[in-house]
Amino acid sequence: MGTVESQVVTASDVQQHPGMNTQSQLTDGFHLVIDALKLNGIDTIFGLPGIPITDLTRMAQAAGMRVISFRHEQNAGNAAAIAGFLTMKPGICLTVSAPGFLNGLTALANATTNCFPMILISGSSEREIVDLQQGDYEEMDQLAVAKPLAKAAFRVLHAGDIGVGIARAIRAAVSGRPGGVYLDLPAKLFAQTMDAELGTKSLIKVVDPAPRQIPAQDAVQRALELLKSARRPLILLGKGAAYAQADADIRVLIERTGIPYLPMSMAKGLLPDTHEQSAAATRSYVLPEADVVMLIGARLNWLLSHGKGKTWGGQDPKAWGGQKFIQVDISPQEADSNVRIDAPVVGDIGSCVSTLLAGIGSNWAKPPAEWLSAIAERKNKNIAKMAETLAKNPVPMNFHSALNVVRDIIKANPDAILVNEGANALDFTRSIVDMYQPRKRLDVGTWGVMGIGMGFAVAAAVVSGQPVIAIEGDSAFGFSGMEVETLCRYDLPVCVVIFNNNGVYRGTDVNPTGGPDVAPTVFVKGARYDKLMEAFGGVGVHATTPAELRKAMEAAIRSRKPTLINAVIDEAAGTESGRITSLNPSARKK
Ligand code: FYN
Ligand code: ADP
Repeated sequence: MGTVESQVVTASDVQQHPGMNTQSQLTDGFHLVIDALKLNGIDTIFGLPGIPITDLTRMAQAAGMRVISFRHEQNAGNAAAIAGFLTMKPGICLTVSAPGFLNGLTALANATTNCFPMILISGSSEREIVDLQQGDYEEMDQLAVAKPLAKAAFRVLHAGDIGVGIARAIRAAVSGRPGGVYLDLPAKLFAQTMDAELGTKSLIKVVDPAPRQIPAQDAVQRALELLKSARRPLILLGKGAAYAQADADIRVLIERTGIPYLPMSMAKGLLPDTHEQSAAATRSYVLPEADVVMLIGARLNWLLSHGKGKTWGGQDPKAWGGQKFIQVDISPQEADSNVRIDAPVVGDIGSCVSTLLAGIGSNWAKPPAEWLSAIAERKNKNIAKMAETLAKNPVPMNFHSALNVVRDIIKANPDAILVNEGANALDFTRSIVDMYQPRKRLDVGTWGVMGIGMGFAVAAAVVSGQPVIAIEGDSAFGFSGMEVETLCRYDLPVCVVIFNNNGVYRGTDVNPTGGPDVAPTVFVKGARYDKLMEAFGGVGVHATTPAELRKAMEAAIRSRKPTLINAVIDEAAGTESGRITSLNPSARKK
């Protein structure tokens, strides 16, 4: 328990008395926040210091927490969110008031959308001035702003309530469907003092923050009967399945039933992508052909064409394809969000999968051989075609020849975490680079958001200690690029590879007016992103061939030094919006 002797806690107090764990009488808001987090096993804060939370960052560090400071709050927020995904504990993002809070809020909303547990803690200005709108420094009713974008939002006004506030935030973030929680801590709270013993007693160590949710037996039975009736069954694994850390049981479920499976992007590696039951290489065949589909921690949102339309064999864009769906999900409200779910199984994935396994027993009949061989035939053909493309060595380098290198590096280093964002850089990496272990692929997620790159990379390295490889489109990198300084400051084993094709999607667009401005999608040609890394003492490499790229990536993995490789790609390579071109509204033809 941190305690203070005087009512005013300053940075020098902390520097002179690290830990401040003396015979003192009083504690204050600063220490109660830190003690409450530590009591709940939270040992890392991602944030950006400033009024009114600078001392909180200093004291947290003095109290033995890891405080990772960023250059922009959005990146700190993304770091917290992905730390939550990787650890099943809420990641903490700490920001200053109004603008800092708003910068962090995008990441909080993204976390909520992706079902990642995180807590955004922001300092805020004087309540009595803010509420009368009298024009305070960084005046904003942050709680009201955060509410619609968070799973839950709380404000603490009294030091004695800090324990409850933190406990509620933790429970809200990780229980049920995980999400982003906002915790508003006004400046005055931090300096409030109270009796140290009462302070200690006011803290709550949250018991069983994410309680198991056991599925109902009849729901499991219904699901098993439907699965048994299938002629062409398919299992779809989403990032909820990756999050749940039920890896061994999920693998047994797939292998014991013999059902082909399709991993969503961040579920890749839950089973090795080279697994013989993976149908990833023949996605457009299995979706419309399957008759019963079991979704495990995946939603029928846009990434799955809402479970209907042509992707699923429907006659027109809105038509149901005729599939029956089983949906395993912790949220009771998810079923029927897009099409009818014939067998919802509501519960946590660990409990659901183990209950399903008990019902499956040891002599489950494998799916009909025609279904398996039809998939195998198409899959092998596509893999062979891909191998042919990957073997080419065009000049200049293109996405395929560069990703062939990344594919080998991940194969040789399956522990490494792959962060991936961009349009073409995202789509090609997803289908070319096989993953071998769960939760090793972190990407743009449910929103397809740009800007997660460096925040995810920092957190992945910090929480896992494993090497991180960030494959970035040159446009995507720009959203968080300044954090290369953060990579260097904390000496993190992150290798950033920028696929540089001089622009958004590609670098070949021209200004139709012939005016001096370049086209909106075009960047400075021949930019040397590697120099950015060198500016902060990291390793910068300019690579124009697969051989140079391979050498630089191998060196980065070996040395664990922060490295940025400017991988120059044919500027004509890439298509508008990658695989989701169809989402661009088409202009009326003249
Ligand atoms: C996949 N494929 C393969 C392999 N893996 N072929 C050979 N070998 C291997 N290992 C094939 C697969 O069968 C598909 O071909 C194709 O490669 C692409 O596979 P993918 O990526 O699984 O499928 P698809 O259709 O792109 O998936 C749809 C999607 C996905 C919406 C889920 O595109 C996606 O996650 N998009 C996110 C986009 C995004 O967020 N962008 C950021 C914003 S960009 P076919 O079977 O022939 O179809 C802003 O502009
Ligand atoms: P993807 O984008 O990979 O398809 P989604 O983010 O759409 O995945 O879906 C994840 C789903 O997983 C959400 O509906 C969420 O409620 C669910 N989920 C998350 N964690 C768990 C868990 N521990 N147990 C059960 N379901 C979970």
